[in-house]
Amino acid sequence: MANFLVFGLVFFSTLFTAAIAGDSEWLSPVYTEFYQNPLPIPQDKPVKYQYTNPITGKVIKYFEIDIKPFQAQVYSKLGPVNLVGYDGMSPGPTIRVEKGEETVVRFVNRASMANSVHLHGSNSRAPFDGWAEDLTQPGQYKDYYYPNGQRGRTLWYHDHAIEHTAENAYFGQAGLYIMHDPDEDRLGFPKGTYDVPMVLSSKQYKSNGDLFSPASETVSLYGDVIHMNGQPWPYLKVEPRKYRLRFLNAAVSRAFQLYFEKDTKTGTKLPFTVVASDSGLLSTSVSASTLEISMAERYEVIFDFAAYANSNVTMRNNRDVQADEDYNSTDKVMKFIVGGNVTDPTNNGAVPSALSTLDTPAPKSTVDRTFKFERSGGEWVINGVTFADVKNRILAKPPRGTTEVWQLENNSGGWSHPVHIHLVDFQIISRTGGKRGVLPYEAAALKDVVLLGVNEKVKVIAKYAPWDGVYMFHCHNLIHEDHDMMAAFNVSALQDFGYPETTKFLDPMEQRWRSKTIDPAMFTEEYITGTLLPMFSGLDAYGSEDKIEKALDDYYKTRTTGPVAAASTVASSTTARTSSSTTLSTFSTITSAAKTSSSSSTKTTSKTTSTTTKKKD
Ligand SMILES: *[C@@H]1O[C@H](CO)[C@@H](O)[C@H](O)[C@H]1NC(C)=O
Ligand SMILES: *[C@@H]1O[C@H](CO)[C@@H](O)[C@H](O)[C@H]1NC(C)=O
Ligand SMILES: *[C@@H]1O[C@H](CO)[C@@H](O)[C@H](O)[C@H]1NC(C)=O
Ligand SMILES: *[C@@H]1O[C@H](CO)[C@@H](O)[C@H](O)[C@H]1NC(C)=O
Ligand SMILES: CC(=O)N[C@H]1CO[C@H](CO)[C@@H](O)[C@@H]1O
Ligand SMILES: [Cu+2]
Repeated sequence: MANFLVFGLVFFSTLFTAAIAGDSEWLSPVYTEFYQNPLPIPQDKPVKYQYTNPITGKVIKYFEIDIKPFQAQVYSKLGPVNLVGYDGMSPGPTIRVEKGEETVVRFVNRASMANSVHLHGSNSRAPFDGWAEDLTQPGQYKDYYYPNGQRGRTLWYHDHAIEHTAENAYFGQAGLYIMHDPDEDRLGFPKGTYDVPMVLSSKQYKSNGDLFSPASETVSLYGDVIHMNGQPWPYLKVEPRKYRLRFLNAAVSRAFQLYFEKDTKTGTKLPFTVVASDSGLLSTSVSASTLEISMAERYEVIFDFAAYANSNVTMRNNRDVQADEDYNSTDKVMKFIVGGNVTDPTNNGAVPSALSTLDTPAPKSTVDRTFKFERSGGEWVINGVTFADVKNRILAKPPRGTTEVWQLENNSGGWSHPVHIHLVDFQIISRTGGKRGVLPYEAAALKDVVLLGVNEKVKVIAKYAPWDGVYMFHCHNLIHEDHDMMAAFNVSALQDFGYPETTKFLDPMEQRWRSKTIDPAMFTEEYITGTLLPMFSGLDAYGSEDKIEKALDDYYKTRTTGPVAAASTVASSTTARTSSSTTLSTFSTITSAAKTSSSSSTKTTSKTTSTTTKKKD
């Protein structure tokens, strides 16, 4: 009888993918090597070439990354895992840059599926932002030009290719990009080996030890094997002192609620201090004992192991996080083996409570736009629109430099959606309807992803600046994103706001910046430092972010009301859709370019066509 019940439950949970707390099952082969493998630290990517603009003195660093297949061993007694990663590793190599130094990163596709690369956390110009249809086919490369002009922060580069972002990211295309800001040095945070990248993911394996693919998933891929930096359940030897732990949740569908406990005193959650998030330093440090981190979010924590010398600390994950599925060991993450000696006692001081001044937008009480994230007709949609719905997918047109409040709403108790808005850093104003409000470390941060939990409504405020152009916003559950919970906004250009720009970057599909066929002549030092980098340097693409911001502020100071396009402050989904149809003609340029470029992909083409018939109203 008892057995029958257990069987029934398991059967039920498999069939209906209901989240059952404490689920004992494995989807993957049973993993037995807990805490037996060291935490891998992704190696730093060396700069290949560098160029200094002779007039402005501005530096551009050039990196080159190959996207290529590789193998790894996850289950020591089963076959290898076939992966595809940046430079053949996962996470990819860590790119380290100084604030104020621009970069060009050339991504070369030596794999078998098309890619697009998004540098998450960067306000890149639209053609370099990883627009989903801006594909690089196998045998092609694309040069991504990045500003690095924002505050220091932990960014990450990852795939964003239309309809198969989940596959590409899951099979390995994700890496860290750490921008150092000299302003942070005054805080004396742990450095070097005491500053540890922590890239979370959750995957599922087949009986032969290879990865189970998310390709045919349409709901979620929660995964039952928890990885840190690509290694399931690793250990890290630490010294009894402070560490800076830089968390990124790179999982496809799993949100985490992390906590730490001493192996000899389970049940007691150890304290730590949250100091940074998506846009870098928090305003004030926040003490916590649980860290909620959803997909694509970054949080940096100062963890002091001093009190745990010669003992072990395990990082755990709560069960019942949002509506995510639990499996046998999804409540475990990794182990810290704390030694008895400190080799370097520097940068181990108290964490100040005041950390930084956030560039928070001026408060506003109105809601400018409302977006409903829901499931409809077997697809994931935003205000009824999918990304494939090309005619309607521009859901907002904030005039450049305006501040808007967006209200994000769920439509179900069954799913959560981490919502990522490209280009901007936003402030979370409120969260209502669910179990929690704005978390203390969210309240002290500017973010680019916010978890819209089950039953929640979240309001975010951002200034749509400094650039104009077309950018995406979407759910960062990559299965939802691919199917097809993604839309766009067009930060509209101002005719003249007092800052002359020599080049326009409005269209993410502009032919000039598209991928090119690999040609050895374009890979020589002479070409790159003599032609390519001087060309980028001469664009003034990221010339004077501060001056642009100031010119935009001054522009609006001299106007009592906003420009015409901003006149209606409340745009319901209908208004947004109606207004977007007025830009139809300009739009078709992007559409046709997208279609041409993806003509080799029947999947994309058929989907684009099918949505025209599916279009509502
Ligand atoms: C997890 O799986 C192992 C191996 O099958 C089993 O012994 C253990 O009881 C399971 N743990 C939980 C929490 O169900
Ligand atoms: C800590 O964990 C390691 C590896 O699992 C083990 O060898 C060691 O005995 C543990 N130390 C303590 C103090 O429990
Ligand atoms: C720690 O330091 C003590 C005293 O200097 C030394 O005897 C011991 O070997 C060190 N232990 C380790 C693990 O380095
Ligand atoms: C975006 O807005 C600009 C004006 O700022 C316009 O020229 C362009 O065509 C728009 N793009 C799309 C795709 O609507
Ligand atoms: C704004 C919104 O759509 N809220 C919904 C969130 O989910 C709950 C439970 O399904 C609904 O009742 C709300 O209407
Ligand atoms: Cu979602």
